[in-house]
Amino acid sequence: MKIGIVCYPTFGGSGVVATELGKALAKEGHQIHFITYSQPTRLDFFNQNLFYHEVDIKSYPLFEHAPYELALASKMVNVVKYEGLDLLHVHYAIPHASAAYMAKQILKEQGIYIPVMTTLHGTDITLVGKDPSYEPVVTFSINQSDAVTAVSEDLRKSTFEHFDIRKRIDVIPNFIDLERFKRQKKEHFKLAICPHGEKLLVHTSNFRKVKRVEDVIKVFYELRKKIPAKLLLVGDGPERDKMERLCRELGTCDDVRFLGKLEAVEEVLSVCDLFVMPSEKESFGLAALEAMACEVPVLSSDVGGIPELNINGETGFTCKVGDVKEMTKRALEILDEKNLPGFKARALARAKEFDVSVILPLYEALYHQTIEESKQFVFER
Ligand code: GMT
Repeated sequence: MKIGIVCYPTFGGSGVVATELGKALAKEGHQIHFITYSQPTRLDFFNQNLFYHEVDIKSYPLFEHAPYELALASKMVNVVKYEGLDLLHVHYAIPHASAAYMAKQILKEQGIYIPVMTTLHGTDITLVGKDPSYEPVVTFSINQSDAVTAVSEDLRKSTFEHFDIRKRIDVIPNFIDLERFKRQKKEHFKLAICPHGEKLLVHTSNFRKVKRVEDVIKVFYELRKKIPAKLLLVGDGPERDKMERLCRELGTCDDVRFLGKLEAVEEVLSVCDLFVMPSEKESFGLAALEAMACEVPVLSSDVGGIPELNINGETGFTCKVGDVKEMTKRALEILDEKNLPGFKARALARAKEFDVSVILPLYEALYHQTIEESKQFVFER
């Protein structure tokens, strides 16, 4: 199949899923065309089936904001037409689904029917999408998609709750490449950070408010009163400065390291004992899956799709949002040497259920079905 993939190319779950999906499909022999405003961060290898089309956003003094959606729709039209795509797969509804709708209408005028699949990732529904400033367009463009997927059962439910959706939504969860994400031997690194055998906690995110990084630091502060421990914070974003200030206030700076954005996050995860994800909203929790694949148990909140991944009491614990006391208690329980090996083994076993080899065929099947169904609309090409 020839598939066009539209996504946010920067660090962030939806872009990572879209890029990894494209790479995996290319390895299977499908021709994949990425359409984005810059080279996707994870599009870092060569394959003869992978193509990249940059959206050219022209500015003009009159525009306070350059009309990205129009430039994207125009690029989609050209790529579909000149590369002969079979399907457009857009990740994150805003503004990709509505840009795809526009491209589809333009192509229809030219006698080309291009089916569109929209994958909902989370904040495009639970945070930004349901805001009145976007809701009508999001509802419309989801309903106009030929196929719609959500990354968890919870996100599927929220979409029906918040929007007037008349389409079927299939759940296709996030996935992981276990060849890349696996525990590596990095003892020297562990020894450098934890020279006295301290337990090592880790959090990775884009440091947005919704991630509640302050709870990670507070849990760590409480936990450190009971056991020797260190904390690694991976990623960067709007909350970073505030979090550094919080560490200074709590006097934890010596035991907390801010590592910034890292490419090889699996190397860091390989030496960690506990992953902390106290998010206020989280449609799936790809970062937690990455940790589990590296045999790291997860202490998380119980919101959104997280409980579909992190099984309470087995692969870690799920606690109420903001309940630092309970989280600290559960962290101590996981880190207890009697319990830790079991949690690690079960985290890995659970991650294996989301291996790319398990999830990729679900996307392929839905592509086939959507392309087949759209043939009734085909005029001439
Ligand atoms: O986590 C983020 O804020 C980034 C966001 C994105 O769209 O880039 O991630 C969302 O999509 C990921 C991939 O499907 C999910 O694993 C994350 O749970 C989801 N984030 C939220 O719902 C907050």
